[in-house]
Amino acid sequence: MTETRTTCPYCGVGCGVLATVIDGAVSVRGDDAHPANFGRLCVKGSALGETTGLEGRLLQPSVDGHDVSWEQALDAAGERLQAIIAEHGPQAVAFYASGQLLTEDYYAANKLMKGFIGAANIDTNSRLCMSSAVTGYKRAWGADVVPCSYEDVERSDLVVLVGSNAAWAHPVLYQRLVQAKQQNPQMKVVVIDPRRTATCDIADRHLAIAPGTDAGLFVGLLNAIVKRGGCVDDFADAPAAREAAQSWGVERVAAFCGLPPEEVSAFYQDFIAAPKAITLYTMGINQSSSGSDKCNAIINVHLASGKFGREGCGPFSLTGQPNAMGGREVGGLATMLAAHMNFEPADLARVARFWGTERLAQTPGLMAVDLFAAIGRGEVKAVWIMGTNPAVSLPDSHAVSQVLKRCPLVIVSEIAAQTETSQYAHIRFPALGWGEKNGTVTNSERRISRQRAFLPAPGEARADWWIIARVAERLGFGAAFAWQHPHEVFSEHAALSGFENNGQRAFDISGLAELSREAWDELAPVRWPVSRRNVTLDLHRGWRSDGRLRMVPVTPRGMQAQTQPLYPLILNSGRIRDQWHTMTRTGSVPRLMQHIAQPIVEVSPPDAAHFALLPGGLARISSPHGVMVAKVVVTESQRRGSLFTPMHWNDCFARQGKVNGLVASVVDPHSGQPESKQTAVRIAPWQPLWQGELYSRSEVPLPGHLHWWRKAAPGLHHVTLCGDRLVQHEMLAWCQQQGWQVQLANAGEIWHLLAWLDGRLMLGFWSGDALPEVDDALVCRAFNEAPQTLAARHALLSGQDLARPAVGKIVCSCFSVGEKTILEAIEKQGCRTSGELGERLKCGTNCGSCIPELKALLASTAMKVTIL
Ligand SMILES: Nc1nc2c(c(=O)[nH]1)N[C@H]1C(S)=C(S)[C@@H](COP(=O)(O)OP(=O)(O)OC[C@H]3O[C@@H](n4cnc5c(=O)[nH]c(N)nc54)[C@H](O)[C@@H]3O)O[C@H]1N2
Ligand SMILES: Nc1nc2c(c(=O)[nH]1)N[C@H]1C(S)=C(S)[C@@H](COP(=O)(O)OP(=O)(O)OC[C@H]3O[C@@H](n4cnc5c(=O)[nH]c(N)nc54)[C@H](O)[C@@H]3O)O[C@H]1N2
Ligand code: SF4
Ligand SMILES: [Mo]
Repeated sequence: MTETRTTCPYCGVGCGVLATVIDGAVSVRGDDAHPANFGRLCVKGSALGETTGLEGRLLQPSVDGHDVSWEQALDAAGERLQAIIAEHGPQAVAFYASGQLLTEDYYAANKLMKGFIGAANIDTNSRLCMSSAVTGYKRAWGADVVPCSYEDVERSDLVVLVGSNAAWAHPVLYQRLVQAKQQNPQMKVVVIDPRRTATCDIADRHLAIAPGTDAGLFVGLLNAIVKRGGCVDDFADAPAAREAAQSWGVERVAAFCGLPPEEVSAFYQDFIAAPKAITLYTMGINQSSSGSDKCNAIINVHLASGKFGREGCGPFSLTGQPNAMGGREVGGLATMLAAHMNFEPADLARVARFWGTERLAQTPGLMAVDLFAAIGRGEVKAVWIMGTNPAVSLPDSHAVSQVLKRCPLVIVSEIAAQTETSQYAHIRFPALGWGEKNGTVTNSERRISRQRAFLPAPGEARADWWIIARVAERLGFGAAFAWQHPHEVFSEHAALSGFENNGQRAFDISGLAELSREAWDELAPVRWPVSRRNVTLDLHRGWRSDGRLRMVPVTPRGMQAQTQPLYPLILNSGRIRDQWHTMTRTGSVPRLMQHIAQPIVEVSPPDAAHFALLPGGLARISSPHGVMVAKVVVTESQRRGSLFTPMHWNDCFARQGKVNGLVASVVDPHSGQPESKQTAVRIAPWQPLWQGELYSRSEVPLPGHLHWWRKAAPGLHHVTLCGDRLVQHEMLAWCQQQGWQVQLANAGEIWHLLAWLDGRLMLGFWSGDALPEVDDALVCRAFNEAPQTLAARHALLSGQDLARPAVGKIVCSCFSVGEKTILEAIEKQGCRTSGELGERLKCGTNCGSCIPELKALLASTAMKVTIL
């Protein structure tokens, strides 16, 4: 049995994973030796083995909808790109890449686009994610340097999480923080988020800030620091930054941020008093029309208070994707050149020399939102999308789909056969996925780790860098893309980072440029810089020509989304614990669908009452751009006036479940990052005539007016349905047409229907005026092994396993422990803590990410007892 050391392909924590293949089945465990996780994995990481199957994979290249050979697909791409460049010039071509590509893939894409096609129109989904953070760092340090490490988080006195739900989005780092706090009871944790999230579980203070107002809070903090005599004038622009903050006293901040003044002062007090403080920030900060300024407002308070450049301190932007950082390092954004170089004369000349090209793009290219707008205007005529799903993840996604439909040439490199974006592709390239591809990624703390292959390449799938290099060849640039192995790509990238770099560029991994292939294969996780010249990163030194760190003056601005009588609420969007982005990798894993199985919308109790929304009922949410349907969750954790919905669902998994259909494409003027977290909407209850659960062996044709949500079931199709018109008679007729034997119980909207063929269950359908409770495990079992007795078949028709009590909504996905079981253990077996629940039921004992929910259940029962 060989274990392969590799890295998790989900979040930017970048955990080390040990993968084993036995009889084709992949099992994984955390790598004890990896400094990001020391053996831990979260639920998504633990379920990696369940995502490596080939069902739903894209395995063959295709052109205009027909499967073709690689030669044909590459020739078609080369010829069509060539024709567009010849007629309209290089600016008519664009690449849209992803923080989920490996560094080698990313380097190849950037080199081809900027260096040889000769336009800088290569942007990435990191524009929707990290670009405000990049702008913030570059403005402050002069370089895109994330100054902190995970150890700094553990060794701080005050950990501020702002716009970050790390408990769900960076679970292993969060668990490290939980443990550090247990070991150091002096440590304080502050969470700043309009919602009370699972991350607040360990918070000493939660500031439920009004959406989009964080700059006010941090500018006010700068003012408070200055008043106490902090703030060294050594920083460039410090006087202007101080002046901009001057009028932001506590009262003004409190009014601007919708917070009680006492809470604001108490937070300021905590920050100023703490010997060491670290601020972790993510999408609640970056995804804003003034996200860059918010990042600088955060950096400013660390500079002014001296809480930077030393252990346990600093402004720490957590990266989202596994290789968002690698993308920044190679220059994968349209606004950067390569290896931390910019569109400046000396850098342009240097990169052109290194690549040996005369075609290097001389000016920055189009940023994501602009790029798709330019396709819409017909200026960009060819787009190559790799490793991202923009028809789902870009704002105003219905417009993005229209644009893709009209674009003369869409090329998509994908691992999934069906995505919302790839339906518009003229040419599809099948890429290698996790476990098959081989290269490097960089995590949030600048640590480069290896992703290694432990599975054979399936079908015709090829590595992304290989596909790019072969297209480069077709375009006549073969000599510059003649690599035979990803190791050669990495070496070139590492060499460029050190090329004519005498310490002017922080990103320097020249020390890795000469690694042999064996040494690269064995490369242990390492934080950059790894310079040939033996330099270390001195965070007190800026990388701009004057060598000074800068405090950017910030004038707080609110969000651009404006509520109005027709759209009185602000819709926030983000992650849920067990899904990854557009669900192409997690949406078909039953274990990961147990926690939250359909789009939900979280509403505060007063808003629920005002808009007549019932818990568990459905609601329609709409903006001027689109509409979505979600299940209502009424919760005290939501701020009045705000709603929250997951970003994950899309047309492949639901009808009208896609939040970006509603979001306007408003962006930050400096970073180009969209304001994805704030959209003015309205909400109204929707009570369909009937709702039902449908399970079948193969897809059942459904009329277009039905609402549906696809669920994950092993080897089966499972959809939840609802509608205002009955379709049950049509479904019955359809089953009979198939020659199936039908077993039926019905009255009004209540239909329970089983269809059999030669003793095998073919289809099961349970509907009612509300969603009937159907025992998922019972039904899945019946498809595998048909119940033998008539009595058992009748029991199945009821949809409930009478012999086994229902477990309720799954809370712990690792061990499939349900809410009802947990409540029983609390109420009947006297469990009083999450630890006791873990001992009895195992829940919360693996990845720990359900512990906040266990505690909430404990608290809810405690409340019942006091009321009694
Ligand atoms: N389970 C899971 N984990 C993931 C991912 C995933 O898809 N699934 N994706 C990864 C990626 S790419 C990323 S970028 C990260 C994102 O990680 P996070 O940024 O932590 O996740 P989000 O849920 O997008 O948003 C974080 C929080 O910002 C809050 N917020 C919204 N508006 C505001 C505001 O105005 N101010 C403040 N202070 N907070 C606000 C939201 O309520 C939300 O709780 O997660 C990574 N990890
Ligand atoms: N409203 C709203 N919108 C958001 C956000 C939000 O919080 N709210 N968050 C934003 C953020 S932070 C992010 S990062 C984006 C994420 O949005 P996307 O990048 O669009 O989401 P993914 O589902 O990760 O898309 C990755 C695609 O690449 C494919 N893929 C996986 N591995 C490989 C590979 O090795 N090679 C190739 N070629 N393809 C591969 C997957 O099947 C999938 O289709 O969404 C952004 N959009
Ligand atoms: S915390 Fe992130 S990197 Fe670690 S196992 Fe979970 S998803 Fe993977
Ligand atoms: Mo992201």
